Order: sequence, then C-alpha cells, then structure tokens
Amino acid sequence: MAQQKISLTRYLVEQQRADGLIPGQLRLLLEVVARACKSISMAVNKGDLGGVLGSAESENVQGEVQKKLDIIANEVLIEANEWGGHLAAMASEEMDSIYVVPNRYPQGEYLLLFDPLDGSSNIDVNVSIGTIFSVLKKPEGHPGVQEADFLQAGAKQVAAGYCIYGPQTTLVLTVGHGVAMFTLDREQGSFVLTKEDIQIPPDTKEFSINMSNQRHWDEPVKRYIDECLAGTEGPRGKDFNMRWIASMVTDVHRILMRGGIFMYPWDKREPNKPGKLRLMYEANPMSWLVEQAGGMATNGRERILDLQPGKLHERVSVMLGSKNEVERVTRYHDPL
Ligand code: P6P
Repeated sequence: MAQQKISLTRYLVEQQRADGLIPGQLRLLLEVVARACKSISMAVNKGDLGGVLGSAESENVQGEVQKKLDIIANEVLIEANEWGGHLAAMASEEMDSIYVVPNRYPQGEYLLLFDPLDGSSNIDVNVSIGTIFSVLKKPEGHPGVQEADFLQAGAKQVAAGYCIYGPQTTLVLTVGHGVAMFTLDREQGSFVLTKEDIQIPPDTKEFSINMSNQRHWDEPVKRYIDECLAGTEGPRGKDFNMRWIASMVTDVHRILMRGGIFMYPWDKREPNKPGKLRLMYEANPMSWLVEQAGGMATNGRERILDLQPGKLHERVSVMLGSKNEVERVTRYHDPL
C-alpha cells in the first residue's frame, strides 16, 4: 500500500497530542500562515504573467526599494491572519511599526513577525525566494499590545519557519520539537509532510558568504574564509566549495538539507550597524530552526537566540549552520 500522506493539519494535531507544544490557537496560526504562503507561491509562480514583477516605486523601513511582490506578500499575510482571533499583532520587514489586530476582530495571545518575501533582489530573475516567520507569545499582565511586547529574545519563540518558493514550494517549521518539512502538493492544494527530524551535519565543506565584501570584513572572518580558500594546502586540510544565492531562505534551506555555514558578518562599510540581516524576523527564526536541527547560530560572539532586542528592526551579524564550523569561526572572535 502506498505510504499515507500526512498533511500539515494532521502533523500539528498529532504533535499536540504527543507533547502539547501546539495549543489550538497556535495550530490555527500555523495553518493560516501556511495557507497565506500557498497564496504567495501562486502569485510568485505567475511572474510576468501576473504583472507582479518589478519595483513598486516605494521604499520600506529599511530604505530598500520595494518590489511589487514584497507588498503583495505582506498584504496576503496581514489579511489572512487579522480575523482569526489567534493574534494580538503582527510585525513585518515591510512595515515601520507593528500592525495591531483591528478592534472588529477578537484579539489573540500570539505575536507574528515576518519577512514576507526574503531575497527580493532575486524575484525578477526567477531565483528562489521565500517567506520567513517567527511566533512569540504576547506578554501577560497588561491590556492591549505595543511594540515593546515584541522585543523578546529569540529563545522565547514558540514557533518559527519559512516557506521557500523554488522548484518546489516547501514549508519548514519548528515548534521546539525538531524540524519538519512539508512540500506543497499542487494537485491537492495542501502541504504534505516530506521530511521530519532534519539534522544538519556537524562538519561541512561548503561556505556561504558574499565574497565581494571580503575587504570590509573583520579579521576573524577574513581568517576563517582565507583558511577555507587555502583548501588542502592550508590548515583545514580539505578543499571547500562556495555557494551564495543572496536569498537567506534558500541558502539556509540548502544548509538544513546538506550542511554548510552561512555568514553575513558585520563589515566596515556601515561600522555602526552590527550587520545587514534583521534579528527579529530573519536571524531569530532561522537560528532556532538551525539549532533545532543540531546546528549552531551566533553573531560571532554570542548565541543569536540569547540576544535581547532593543528595536523592532534591529540588525545583527549572522553565522549559522554546521556546528563545528560555527564553533570555529566564533572561537576566532574570542579575545586573545
Ligand atoms: P547581498 C536579501 O535581500 C537578504 O536580506 C538575504 O536574504 C540575503 O542573504 C542577503 O540579503 C543578500 O545580501 O548583500 O549579498 O545582496
């Protein structure tokens, strides 16, 4: 008999039965986010045929030119989640401030943060992009919700994941009980469990970094990459391969599937910024997924999930992936 397909809904119900990590409201939240990602996938897949490519002639809070699909994805996630009664508020890379669920809808106990479409520079050239999301619980003890409620360390997340829009549309998710992967069955229109308990190999021969920034890096990162480039003639005694897709979702997905180290470190082009990537809705969800898959994630000195955020859109230096490699480059940052 053909192996039974386990839907996302069944997986979430059975996880709740097994370890109580997915209360009803969180299950609803995750199913709504998955449905929103399915809609985004349909829009992305239309490309030019849907008139969704190109610039929206506007800028986001990061000062980046928004693509039409950035705005579409953001609106899809807002509209899908605001009425369900599971959320108190949302925060997005594409919005300056938080979006409080309107009074006409019931308020829930969760906070949803997302980068609605990560890797925007790849949208118009048909390279994989994705949605990254993170779920926190609204702190108790006061009515309403404000931006400060979102400023929780990544270790406080109750769910995190991404949906990658590539040759397959794949949802990758953790609620603190390992990492599971669901592939969109377009005939059924539903996400089907295709991998669970994903494990990142502790060692790797593949690094992922934007080499054009090499002259701007701090010494420890320069040393680590120089040693990788020296290959068998250098102290590492093995040759390395390099991949840089410039979509964090896609680079991290490859690492979850076959190992590797991803780095977007601080560099001296913007010395007052700790890095390019955002802590709350890029680094934190990806770091939890990587740790849940046996990997490691630091900012070069500290565990990313321990960082206490000061601002909603703050940035961070990111080094994550195969544990032994992240340990090594983090050790190189130790004061002598
Ligand atoms: P660069 C995409 O814009 C993003 O935020 C990440 O997804 C990606 O890893 C990084 O920026 C790419 O940055 O400087 O190589 O274009």
